[in-house]
Amino acid sequence: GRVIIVDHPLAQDILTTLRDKRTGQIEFRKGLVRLGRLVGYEIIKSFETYNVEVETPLGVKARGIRIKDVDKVIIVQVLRAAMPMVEGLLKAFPAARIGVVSARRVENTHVPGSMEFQIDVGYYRIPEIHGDDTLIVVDPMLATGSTILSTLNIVYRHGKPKRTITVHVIGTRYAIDRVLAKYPDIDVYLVAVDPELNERGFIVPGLGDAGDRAYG
Ligand code: HSX
Repeated sequence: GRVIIVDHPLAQDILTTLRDKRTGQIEFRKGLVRLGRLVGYEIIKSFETYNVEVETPLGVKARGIRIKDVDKVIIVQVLRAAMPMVEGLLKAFPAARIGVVSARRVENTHVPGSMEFQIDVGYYRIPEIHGDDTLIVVDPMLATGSTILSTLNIVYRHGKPKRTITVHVIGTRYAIDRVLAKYPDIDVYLVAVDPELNERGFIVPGLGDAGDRAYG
């Protein structure tokens, strides 16, 4: 797998707005949507293309390209923080089938300083995954990696895709290594990798709790 940092200046500008504690709910949510769109366009760069020819209204042939398997995409969102990002990703993958997983970190069993959380998965609904599908799993924060690993464990019961991509706004090196140790072929897309996890498992400097900031 590869680790791709989306370093487009516009993505980094939006990230700065998301980090800023003065950014309110509406702007925060909008920022996540816009980042989802940018990351989606970045992901498409990694899709194969093939050559085609079309005829223009001038009756002349023009060479062009098509993106292979762009309609064979499943997007799984971890509720609830991933919802705005997925709205943005759908601009790049309008034909995607959508799955949801409701997962939360069980804070009260967490030993301060521990790099693992127990994950409580409630409702989930995942479309059937086929061998030629690209699976994109979205969770804005990748802190210890516990949530994404539990999510992938459930998602893979619905079939094995051709390729798996995870999408995050901010991750930690620790979690990226943990995910890749378990699933070496996954491609991880992030807008930033932050240096620290605090005692409570929050990314530092981070942006706070993405779900709370987007939805109150
Ligand atoms: C936060 O913790 C985020 O929204 C994620 O769902 C989760 C990530 O933390 P971790 O499981 O990677 O530590 O609630």
